[in-house]
Amino acid sequence: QITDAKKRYRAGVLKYRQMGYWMPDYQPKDTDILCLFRITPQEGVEPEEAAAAVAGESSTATWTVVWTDRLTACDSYRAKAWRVDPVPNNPGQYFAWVAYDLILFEEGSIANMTASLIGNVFSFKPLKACRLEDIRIPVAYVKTFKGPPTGLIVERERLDKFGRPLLGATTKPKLGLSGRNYGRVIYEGLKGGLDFMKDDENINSQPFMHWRDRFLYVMDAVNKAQAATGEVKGSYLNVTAATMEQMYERAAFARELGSVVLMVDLVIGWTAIQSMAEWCRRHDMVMHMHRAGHGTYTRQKNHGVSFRVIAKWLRLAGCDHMHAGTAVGKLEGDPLTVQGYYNVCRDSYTLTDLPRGLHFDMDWADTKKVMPVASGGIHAGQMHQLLELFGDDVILQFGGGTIGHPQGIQAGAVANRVALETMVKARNEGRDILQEGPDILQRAAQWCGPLRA
Ligand code: CAP
Ligand code: MG
Repeated sequence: QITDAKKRYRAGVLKYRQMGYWMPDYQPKDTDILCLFRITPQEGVEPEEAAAAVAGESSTATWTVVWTDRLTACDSYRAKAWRVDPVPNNPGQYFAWVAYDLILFEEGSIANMTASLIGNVFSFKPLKACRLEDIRIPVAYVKTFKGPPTGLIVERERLDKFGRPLLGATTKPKLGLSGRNYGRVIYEGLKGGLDFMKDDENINSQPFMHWRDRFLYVMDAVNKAQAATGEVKGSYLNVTAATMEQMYERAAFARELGSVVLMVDLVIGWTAIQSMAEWCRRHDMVMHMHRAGHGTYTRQKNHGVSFRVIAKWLRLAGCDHMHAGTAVGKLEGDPLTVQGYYNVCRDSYTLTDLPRGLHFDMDWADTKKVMPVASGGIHAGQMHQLLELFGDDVILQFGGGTIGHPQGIQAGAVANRVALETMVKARNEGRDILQEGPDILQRAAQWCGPLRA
């Protein structure tokens, strides 16, 4: 049957355009979900037809007309591809614009929205490749999500820390430390001047350190560091586990020990993310999202889903911190594109900004703001660049850049805190930190041994 459908498709018998999914005159409604796909049609498939096929397969259609179509109000249920433009400098690729009526989606469910929008189309035969570049979620639908449990404003109030980026570090090595040694790293980092420490994405409950040990030693270290410094501190306890029951159990224990923050990995999936966000909302905890796994579908420029779309879904699903890239450091990322992700985290109204990859205006209504996290191979020597790129509302996380310090972990934390406060001061005095940054750091280093090292 499939072979038959393919033959009919190639022979031009079956056309999504004729099924009503291509509507060049369509005027999108304020309440529609709008998607921008980058499509690469197969040879011989016209771009309008490929766009119609995307609209069809991501809404109501299958490969043939079915009798039961007539039993629905199919005009409003059909998604509409209304525009196709060649992608400049990328022969064979087209931007396809598709509108979806709100009736197609369940309130407050990312799982439901994604099952339609990215459900089948990415392996669809009329296309060689397909990428969801951007999405406009209408305010009517935005309001059906609860968003971040805490939000960056309340988080700053709880921490009592304002006017500068927050500092963090991921405990390294990623795997293998015992609970007791793990706790020492946490204490040294926090005592040295970091605001947060963090579990790595792949630390759960392995034989070398079971989760309860990790939580006990980490919270002991957090409490001691708070007492020693007089500052509110935290360490993101990764509760990622095999089942929801285990995640709830770990989250409850973290709370019982007085942790202010929990962490989950993106790989747990949308439903689990929304459930954990609800848990954090109920218990006044900050939810840290590590985007582990995203590169498998966000990195290729012609196929997959852009991280800006994932970031929009994550803000609605409800996370307070979101790894959003650095543009400098060990992981791939273009500065303008990464700034676009930061806008998605922090703007009340995301404006169209093509250089930053934002193709739509989007009204976030009163959805709380997410604290973006810059992490991955960064260090104190890049402080001026990081501050210039991202401003104050960001967590700068130096894992190797703290724990790899030649004089030890605490010295690494001191170097980062001194570099940060020096650079913020210079910026507030109106100096051009991008130009003068290295010089400013050199001068501060004269008075700070750890920074000099
Ligand atoms: C950073 C990190 C994070 C990455 C993830 C790591 O360590 O813990 O997982 O930042 O990337 O294991 O690489 P370092 P992103 O600070 O030692 O590099 O934040 O882009 O999602
Ligand atoms: Mg990591």
